[in-house]
Amino acid sequence: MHAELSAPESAGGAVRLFVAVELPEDIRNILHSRTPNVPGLRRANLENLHLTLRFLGEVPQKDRARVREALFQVRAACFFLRIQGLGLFARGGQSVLWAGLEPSEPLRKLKERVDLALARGSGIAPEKSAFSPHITLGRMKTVLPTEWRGEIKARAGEFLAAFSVGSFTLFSSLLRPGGALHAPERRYALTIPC
Ligand code: 3AM
Repeated sequence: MHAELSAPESAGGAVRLFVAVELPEDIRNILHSRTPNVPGLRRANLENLHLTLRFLGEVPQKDRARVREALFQVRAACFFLRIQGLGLFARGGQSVLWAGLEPSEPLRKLKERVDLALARGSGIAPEKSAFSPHITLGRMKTVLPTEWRGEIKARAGEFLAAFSVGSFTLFSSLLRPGGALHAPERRYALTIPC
């Protein structure tokens, strides 16, 4: 499956790109419906729920095709992934609520191969920061109120689900006042059978 998909253009001769694993609709529904209604949490849109492998940022239009082509070099087997738990990143006074993933060697390898293909094919250096796989459920412009910390811990057990990963996707992303619009630009099949 190497589907050519529609891709929104962004202003300024650059496009914001990232690489992610898409989630099946039933999994997105489970995650969205179980996301706690924390006051001040801007929940991710149901259709935007994904697992980021690599954020590329603003890529000049002239390099866009090179990025697309580079990702064809990724060879990996499909695999099963388990969602496990609920947690928080707190950065600079802001918070990200996420669903976690059981440690997965195939996922780690896929991320490594995506980075390698991007480095070889488009000269984009691999990330220096460690890969912390997560599915963002929502964001807050403040730290999580203390009274919600126990609730998050207590609800973690509701975040258990498994799905098979048979492809990954290059997304373009438009930042809009109402929230980012992520559009799948190209899908890449994991061609080695599970
Ligand atoms: O939703 P998650 O966390 O999986 O956090 C952003 C999101 O990942 C991340 O890219 C994904 C698609 O928007 N992202 C956005 N800006 C970023 C930045 N400057 C970033 N990751 C690293 N650096």
